[in-house]
Amino acid sequence: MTATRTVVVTGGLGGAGLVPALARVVGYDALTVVVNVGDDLEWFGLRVCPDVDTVLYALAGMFDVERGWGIAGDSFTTVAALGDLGAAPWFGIGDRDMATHLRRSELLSSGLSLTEVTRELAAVLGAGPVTVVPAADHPSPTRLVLDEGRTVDFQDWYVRQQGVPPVHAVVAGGGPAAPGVLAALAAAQAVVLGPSNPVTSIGPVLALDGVRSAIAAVPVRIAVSPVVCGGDAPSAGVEHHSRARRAVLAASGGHDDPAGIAAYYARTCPGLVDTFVLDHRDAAAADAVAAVGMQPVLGDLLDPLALAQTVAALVGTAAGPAPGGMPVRVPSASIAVSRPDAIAGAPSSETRRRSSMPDLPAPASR
Ligand code: FO1
Repeated sequence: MTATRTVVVTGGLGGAGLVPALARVVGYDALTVVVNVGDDLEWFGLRVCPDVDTVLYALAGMFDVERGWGIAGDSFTTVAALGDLGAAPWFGIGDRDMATHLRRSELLSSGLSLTEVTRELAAVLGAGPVTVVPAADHPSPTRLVLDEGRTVDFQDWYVRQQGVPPVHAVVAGGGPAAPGVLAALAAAQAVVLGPSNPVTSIGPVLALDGVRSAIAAVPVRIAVSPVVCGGDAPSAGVEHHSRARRAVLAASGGHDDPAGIAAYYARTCPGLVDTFVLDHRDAAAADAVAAVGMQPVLGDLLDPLALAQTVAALVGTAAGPAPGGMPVRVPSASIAVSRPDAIAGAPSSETRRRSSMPDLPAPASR
């Protein structure tokens, strides 16, 4: 088995696009994925890990790319029945998805750690041999302080309140990182942040004890822009993500465009990122990226396989950035693709544009 050399730090949807494609390009056993747990919630007594599950389902070819979460073809009988019982659930757990949360909760109750439970779920779902590690074993919820003064959990704001109430501040949960996180980073040749929300997907991982210093010691440190400004207008589902990202970036003193996100990383974790991948449609932002001390690299962020090839080339060219701060366009055709038959379910660019909200009961007011 190849030693793990690349670590991807990610949230849900961004990871669902990049991770399966990157695994296909760099090799399934050469990749460890560290997944945000700041979005986790307790749902009718069950532990739900939306970002971890999104990555597992994407790797297993089960991910619902149309909806943007959960399992393709899932039904929502139980959640509807809960509504009939007067429970008014606002988080749309599908019936098969629910089995994952039941099994996770049972295994956690038996004394296993979230890392061990995730390994077990990855094996039975068929997500391996990519190693998927939750960022923390203990609950580390991201909390949002709203302008109105209340503090709420991430999913309460993002789903129940549709990301509408203005956000004053984002507070990451913090605490110890899962042991596998620091071990994977210590062995890594390269680490890739994103393409995910830098505040609510990457930030909560960076806030865990020891993670920043472990990343700083990795030879190649890449961040991928989660936003493409130069393309078509996004669909309603993607716009939901974008609106939320704009809100939490604004609350954190950042801007939701590639230069703004590079500047956000440069300000909040100086020197941590040495290379910033942005979409070729946003090439005009490359100078601004270079101005905050990162090597800008152009890629196609709406095509997961092309993006994976760009990232893989950077991982393979560990000698350092090109001289002169000039944007680099990596020739994707030069990258070998391994196991091209073994991947399914990675969100396509079309899907990322079209991911839509489910047909759920109306959000309940508390
Ligand atoms: N997002 C929604 O906007 N509405 C939902 O009802 C919803 C349910 C859900 C269930 C399981 C799961 O794994 C994810 C789910 N998501 C839902 C997505 C999730 O809220 C966010 O996309 C991520 O937490 C952000 O990374």
